[in-house]
Amino acid sequence: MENQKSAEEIEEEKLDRKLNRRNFLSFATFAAVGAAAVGGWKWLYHADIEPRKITGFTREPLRDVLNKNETLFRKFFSHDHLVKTYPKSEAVKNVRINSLIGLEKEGFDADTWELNVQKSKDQILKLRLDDLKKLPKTEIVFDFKCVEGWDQIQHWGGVKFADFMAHYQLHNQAKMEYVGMKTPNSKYYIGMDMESALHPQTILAYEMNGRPLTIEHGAPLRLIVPVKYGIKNLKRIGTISFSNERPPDFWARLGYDYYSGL
Ligand SMILES: Nc1nc2c(c(=O)[nH]1)N[C@H]1C(S)=C(S)[C@@H](COP(=O)(O)O)O[C@H]1N2
Ligand SMILES: [Mo]
Repeated sequence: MENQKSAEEIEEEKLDRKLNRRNFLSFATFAAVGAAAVGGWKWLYHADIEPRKITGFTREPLRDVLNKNETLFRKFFSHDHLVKTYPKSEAVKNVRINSLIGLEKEGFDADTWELNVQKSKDQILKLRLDDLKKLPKTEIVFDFKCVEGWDQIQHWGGVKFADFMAHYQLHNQAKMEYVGMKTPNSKYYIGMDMESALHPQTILAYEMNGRPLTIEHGAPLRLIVPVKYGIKNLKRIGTISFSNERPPDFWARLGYDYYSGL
């Protein structure tokens, strides 16, 4: 009678076995998923690095995903979808200075600066800041985001890129796929899709907090494109060009996402 298990004990043992089996299965699944993840990681880690061309320097499978994401995001991009804006009182007074590539002092004179608009291979429109100031001024207060992980509510003023294109009758240029911009010394440069350039919140900015831009923030003229990360917001624009191919882009060449949309 002593060694006889009670019905209750038998039930308990059954349950124990069931639980052990379940634990084993979930452990096995966990291990398999883990192995797959490690395998996937190793595969990615050993995948070829793309050559440094327009984009560069990242694992090719990763770049494929970034490029496919771009195609998808561009399909759903809408000029009716606006970035959130804030009252001016919420804008920071001390605007962060992040990086200064292409803003070297040598060879740059703000007084003789001109904006070069490359209309075609052999047609350049040259503009002064006063020309742009004659166009309607647009101001925006929004949350500026840098890929390095910081953001700030900032207040910028200037001319809408779309207004600038319309005023100078750059209709054919606006039909092209991409806009390229670079600093006068060509050391920093960006490319972006035309939809983002023509977005109603994209501006060629000449003011910050209601005052002319400082040198560090891109005087005399910089790009403010709220639908993109900070990297695309080129400071000190020297040249604007148009193309159906992706223009060179400083950070895309070094491994970053070409699209860099938000
Ligand atoms: N010419 C130029 N423009 C530039 C950069 C740069 O190094 N050189 N850095 C970009 C990056 S990464 C960011 S986050 C913003 C920062 O702008 P800010 O210095 O005015 O904050 O400018 C962008 N535009
Ligand atoms: Mo940035």
